[in-house]
Amino acid sequence: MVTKKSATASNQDSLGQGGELHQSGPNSMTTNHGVPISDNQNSLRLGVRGPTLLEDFVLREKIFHFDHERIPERIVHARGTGAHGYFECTQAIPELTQAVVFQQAGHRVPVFCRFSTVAGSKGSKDTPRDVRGFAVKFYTEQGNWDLVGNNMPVFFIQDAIKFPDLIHAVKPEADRGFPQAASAHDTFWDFVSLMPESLHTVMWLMSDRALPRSFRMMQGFGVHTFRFVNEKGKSHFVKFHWKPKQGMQSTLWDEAVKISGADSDYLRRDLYEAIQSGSFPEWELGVQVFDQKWADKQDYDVLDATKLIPEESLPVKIVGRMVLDRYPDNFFAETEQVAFLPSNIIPGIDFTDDPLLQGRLFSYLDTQKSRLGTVNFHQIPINAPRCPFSNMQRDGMMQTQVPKGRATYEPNSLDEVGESLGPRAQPDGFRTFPSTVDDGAKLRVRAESFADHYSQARMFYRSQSEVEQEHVIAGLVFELSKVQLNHVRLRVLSHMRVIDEDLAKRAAQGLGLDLPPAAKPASKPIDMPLSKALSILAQQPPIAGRTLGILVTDGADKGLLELLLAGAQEAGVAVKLIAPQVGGVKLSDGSHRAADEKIAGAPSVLFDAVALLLDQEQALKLCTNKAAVDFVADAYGHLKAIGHDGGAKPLLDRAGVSADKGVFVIKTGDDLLSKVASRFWERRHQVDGTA
Ligand code: HDE
Repeated sequence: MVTKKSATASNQDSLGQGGELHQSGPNSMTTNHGVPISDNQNSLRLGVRGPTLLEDFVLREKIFHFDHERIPERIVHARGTGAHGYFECTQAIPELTQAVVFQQAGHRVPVFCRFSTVAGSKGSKDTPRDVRGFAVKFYTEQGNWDLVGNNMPVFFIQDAIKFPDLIHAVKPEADRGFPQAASAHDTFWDFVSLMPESLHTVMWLMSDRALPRSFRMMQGFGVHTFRFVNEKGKSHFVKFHWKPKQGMQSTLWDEAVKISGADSDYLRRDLYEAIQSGSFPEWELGVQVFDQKWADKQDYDVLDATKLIPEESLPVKIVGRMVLDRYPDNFFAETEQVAFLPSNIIPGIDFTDDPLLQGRLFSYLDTQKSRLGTVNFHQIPINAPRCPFSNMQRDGMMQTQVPKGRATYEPNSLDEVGESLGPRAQPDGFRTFPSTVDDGAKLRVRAESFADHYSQARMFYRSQSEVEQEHVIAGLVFELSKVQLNHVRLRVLSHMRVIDEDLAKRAAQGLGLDLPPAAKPASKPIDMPLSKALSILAQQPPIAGRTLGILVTDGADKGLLELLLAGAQEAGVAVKLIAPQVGGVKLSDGSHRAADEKIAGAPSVLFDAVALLLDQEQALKLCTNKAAVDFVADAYGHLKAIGHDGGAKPLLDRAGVSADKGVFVIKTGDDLLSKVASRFWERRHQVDGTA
């Protein structure tokens, strides 16, 4: 039988010290209207076991607020993470731009940066094959400048009017509601194969660029051509580039798939842990600057967002650096509510007539109204300028400012009698660059200079190393194997034939299909010079910022462990200790060491390299532990460095590991740490069925 207890007694039981409820002062709990709350455990009811009363304003307010906690997620780029930091000018360029951020070397402004995937919902995984958003808000003395870019320098479409179609095609299919966060399905490939302008970005999407190992290890691009305008009103075109100090690195596809199971928050956790540990990610900001005369000499139109400017033809000049050194205090208030607007520019920076950029200038402002619910979204602290701002705009939902004075119009003469102090336009405020257009007619057309859709796709593919080309082909084969409509697969292959015959042949082989006739391009592609800068593997990645997973058992060699830990700290490598049980192990000298993770919770896909410090008897035991065997087999299969001691042999054998340059007995610690960022590509034929 249920016994009737007094409410007060049960409260005190569960809280231990009921007296804390009645504190007053900064820690005292109140309603949203400031009324002190006496009991946060029980709703108001009639009698001890009777019905809850409608009168309970404390309960109603709490549930009411909870019911409305969610806001609409972003239409695209819904899943993301961000961080605070600063931008510092390292090379002043007043001759090119009057933008306040580029006037003096050493000058710093605060920034907020948000990284994202494009296609998936807010709750999707971090590691799908996808483009990544790379958006930076600079809080400058002359207002907010938002550089809302991606980790790829080109985009799928040339005109904003196609954006809803592109996104509808990649998002879950309309009738079934899946697949989530994946381009490997009919509607995406149907659309892109009907829109050859997308092919260059499709090549990037099939490449390692779409599988970043970390947000810290990817480049960022402003994509569009923008304008710099100097104090004299002279203008240059400019493309923006972010270059990671951590180097670039990508995951293998099989690794990305397994990471999403092991830790669907992999990339956001990576950013969080790096910042919390003081290993602040850093990027250089570079610019490619050119004028109309230079633009006219290129084989492509610089206003076409499906084209990039190869660094070899126009070097990137480094003008600043960005350091992310503070993770947000509150994810919702900051990362979720941040509103980036490509239309946020400051004096010295201006738009061009890129038709994709022009469409974006409308979209981002518009979408914030439905996402954040009010035209006053600029007053939310993460969005508000850090410089003073005022105008005659008034009221609206969630207005938090309390402007003074009678006059809310301009001009007004009330100021003259001291009635009101109203803001006025400044002659030296933002002025649009007075660019001219060739033809004044209103037309719905696509410029002839936008017609070549294959030359840069070919340049990108051919600029990849042999291994990277294999990845592009494997990506295509995987995605087209998920496509169910054969005519779509064939149409994609027909485009691949125009990009590169060998690429098409190998993709068709992988699919087990005969090659269809080649597509007929509107404009005959040309062979552009290849660009080494487009290959990730052509650049040597630094070691700092990488992670090492050390698998230990009871009896593990303490000296070797200490050697690795000291070396890792010096090299800036983050370490996690993994043991059969999280409680830890007894090392060779009898001392106890706690672990960070249990084997089954920390598969080797989460680390750049692994060490196996095992007592031989314990290693034998691990041979029947699937998670331990997979730990080693996956590190080997993903071509990572595996440093081990003598005791690890049984487990290495059980996991099918053969000795090679990347599998070795640790002697100095450095022998492993120096290889933390390496993959042993020659091993791939042992594990991918092509040996
Ligand atoms: Fe976006 N995009 N986009 N986009 N985009 C949005 O704005 C849009 C494009 C990019 O971390 C939305 O605030 C149109 C190119 C990033 O909050 C939306 C077109 C590039 C982010 C929108 C493009 C981007 C967005 C959704 C074609 C790279 C996330 C929520 C004309 C240069 C920013 C929002 C963040 C977000 C529209 C094309 C990058 C719907 C119409 C090209 C990084 O307004």
